[in-house]
Amino acid sequence: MTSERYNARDAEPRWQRQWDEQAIFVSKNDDSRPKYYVLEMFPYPSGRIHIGHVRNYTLGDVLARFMRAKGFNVLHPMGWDAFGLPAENAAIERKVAPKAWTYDNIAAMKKQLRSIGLSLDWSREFATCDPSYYKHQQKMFLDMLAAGLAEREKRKLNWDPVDMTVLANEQVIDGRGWRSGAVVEQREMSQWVFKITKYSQELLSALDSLDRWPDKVRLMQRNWIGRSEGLLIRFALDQATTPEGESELKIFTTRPDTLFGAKFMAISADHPLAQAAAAKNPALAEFISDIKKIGTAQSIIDTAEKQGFDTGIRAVHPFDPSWKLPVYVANFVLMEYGTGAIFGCPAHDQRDLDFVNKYALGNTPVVCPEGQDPKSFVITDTAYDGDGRMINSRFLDGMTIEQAKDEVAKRLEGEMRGNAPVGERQVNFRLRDWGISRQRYWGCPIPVIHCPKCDVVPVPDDQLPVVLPEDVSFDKPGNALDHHPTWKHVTCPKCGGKAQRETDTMDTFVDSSWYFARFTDPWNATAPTTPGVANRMLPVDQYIGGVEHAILHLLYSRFFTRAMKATGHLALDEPFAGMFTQGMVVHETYQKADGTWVQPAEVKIEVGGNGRRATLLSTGEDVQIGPIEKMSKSKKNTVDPDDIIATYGADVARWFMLSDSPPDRDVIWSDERVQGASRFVQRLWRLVNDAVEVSKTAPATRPASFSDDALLLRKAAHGALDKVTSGVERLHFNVCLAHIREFTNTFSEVLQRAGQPAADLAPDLAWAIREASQILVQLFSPMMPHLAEECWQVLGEKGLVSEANWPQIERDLLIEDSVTLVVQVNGKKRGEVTVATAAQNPEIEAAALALDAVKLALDGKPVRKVIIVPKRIVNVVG
Ligand code: ANZ
Ligand code: ZN
Repeated sequence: MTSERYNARDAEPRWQRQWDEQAIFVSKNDDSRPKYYVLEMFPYPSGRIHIGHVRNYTLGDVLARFMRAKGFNVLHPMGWDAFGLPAENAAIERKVAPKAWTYDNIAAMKKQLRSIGLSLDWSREFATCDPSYYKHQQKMFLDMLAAGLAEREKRKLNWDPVDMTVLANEQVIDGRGWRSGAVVEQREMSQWVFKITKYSQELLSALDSLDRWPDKVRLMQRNWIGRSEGLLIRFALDQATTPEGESELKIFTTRPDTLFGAKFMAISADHPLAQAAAAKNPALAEFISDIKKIGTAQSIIDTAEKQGFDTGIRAVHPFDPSWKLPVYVANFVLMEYGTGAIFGCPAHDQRDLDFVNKYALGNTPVVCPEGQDPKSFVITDTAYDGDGRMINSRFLDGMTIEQAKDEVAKRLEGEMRGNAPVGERQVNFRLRDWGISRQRYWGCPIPVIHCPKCDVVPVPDDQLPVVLPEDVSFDKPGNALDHHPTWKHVTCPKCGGKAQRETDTMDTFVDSSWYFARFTDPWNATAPTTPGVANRMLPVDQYIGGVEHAILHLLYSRFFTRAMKATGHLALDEPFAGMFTQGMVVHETYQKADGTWVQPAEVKIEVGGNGRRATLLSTGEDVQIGPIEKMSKSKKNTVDPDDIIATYGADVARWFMLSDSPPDRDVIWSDERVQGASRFVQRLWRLVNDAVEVSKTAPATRPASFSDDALLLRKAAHGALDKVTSGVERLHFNVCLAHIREFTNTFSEVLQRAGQPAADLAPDLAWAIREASQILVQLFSPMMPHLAEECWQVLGEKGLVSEANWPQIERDLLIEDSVTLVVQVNGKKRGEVTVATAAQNPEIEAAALALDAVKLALDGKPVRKVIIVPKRIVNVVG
């Protein structure tokens, strides 16, 4: 028996070195085995791995190690999402170059990742800020430009009038520039966009095929794409009230059924009609400039108080020439959606109701809920958007909403004004084209040149990559690329005249929209992908990441994959066959009396009669225990993976992360539970060592029969093997761990009963103990790979457990001890019998004939024949 404790600090680095030296996690593209691609969202090199990363990568690692043992050619790569604003902020605050800062962080984090013992193929590593990566991104941008998938478009940007620079959304704090404090304005500028809207319908429809994605993620994507079916209606404008040159107002509505409840029209501040009206109305012009100040973010608009200004213009109701509706400029109508204009039906739309209640325009309900008396149905503060029948709506009265929508559409489609119909059915999407221009230095340069003569000229292929200059200064606010003295001045590739480089760089979401494809052949120096390889290795079979990326990153990647297909770099549509969103790691918060936060490591927790009490370790003063929240630096409720690994080892951290809750739920960090995991590691170590000791005499060949205890152990081992196998495939890791614990308990009991010196142990039991130890070690090897290697060695196995094949399940051992058969008399069910699985036919027959129901049905007649369908039916023929 070993008295030695398992020493993770010694064992873990040793096994990590072995794995490295033997390059066992390097996957070859010409491997003939079936492929399995596991990918966790790659990290931003902020400088340190946080505990959320540990969870994310452990989940992926268990799956990768398991699939490798199952015989797959597993691709499990890692890289760095390395462009972005924090590197520039570091440059400003600490005077370090963004590049140096980024690569230093990568080096530090890589070391940390290695200490977790992940089965990663580091031979494919890259950072998105490597010119050898972004070169291909620039090439794909140009391909997309040629294919009409990238375009220039006028967009509104945050403009800091003091710093004279564009600001990213996160640089606008409470409507002011982060450095100057000036009130930020919205400015229109030409921006590069990717035409994701060309794929709106396809991106929506294909969600149905992603059956290994969480429903909630698919729903979030559906809502983001936001498909609406409705009607485009051209309202005539009352000429006497309308500025010259304007004659109609086009609106988009999803509720044409409510037309007879209309009380007003509203247009966006950016609508041409608003501009035309404001030209002659200074008060309106002022109102427009006021409401534009709040910006265009949907969240701001949704929460801002509804405001409007009557332009004096009147629109004519499409079904009644004598019915005039006032046209307002309103702050809740967006220029970017539909036509930038609406008709308002306050009884059935909350925003419209808030609006009329403020401006005293009244409301008329036109949909009455079933069972409600139309005469008494009134709307005051809450709009009714439910089902019902049409009322107060002339020829629509009595119809359902659907019937009324259809009737209005039919009538207006059939009515011509000028040479176009008044109404037209239309499908609208909320999804906007993807604006990718960023006025930042630390990003992938957009490879075009602006020439005064030739306009936009693509950078020729042989001049790619357009490399970021390193001699940049961050003394001035704004884009350091733009301030660089020479970089942007070039000659035009077309006419040879003086021209300027584009100084905008790409949104970092572009970098992460195709990295998974690059991993399939990161060595290709001439093209983004090697299509033959990429098409074989993709899609990613299991992608794992945080739900915070459920919308944009996944949607952009789905679009980009299609764009790569359109430009010949790939031949598939969907990049991620399976998607898993993991929960967060959360922890209690601790606060001193003065309100400052303290770290868990500084706190002592005592459990007493009055519950849990916390005191500060250093001074003994009371600390208040606050709510459990996502780990964050600001609340100091973080634990440092380095500390945990140094104290307990990576295997303990991994086991804890996997054991405490289902992977898609939040896990509460608990020191006590971590210590529990640590004790379990020692227990497994002792168990395996003891088992080796007592099973020394085990025969090499499998005994013909097994005693009760040997059979019990074998059943526990194969039962656990079966459950863990199917559990890992479904990522039910916490359930797998529970099965391993249960098996461990049975194993310990059997071992205790066996308790005699090895020489006295029956050979069949020794053999079963030996088998059980092998299975046990393999079962926990994906979760605790270092301990598993150490145990594997103790077992005297050759090679690494990380390279061993997954054990074969003996299905016979899974069979329950008894079976239940249906008993029929002349083909009619009369009852059931339960017999031992091993029972022979005469025994089953006797049990069936002994049933009262069978005797009754036979009614004294002799039994002519008994037919037994094994494990299912006994048919008595009388
Ligand atoms: C009249 C109406 C009556 C409406 C009613 C709703 C309820 P979804 O489903 O998101 O497509 N709308 C249209 N364009 C808009 C814009 N640019 N800014 C703000 N609101 C706009 O929403 C479509 C509905 O949103 C449209 O249907 C329109 O209001 C409004 F009882 O028309 B509705
Ligand atoms: Zn030119």
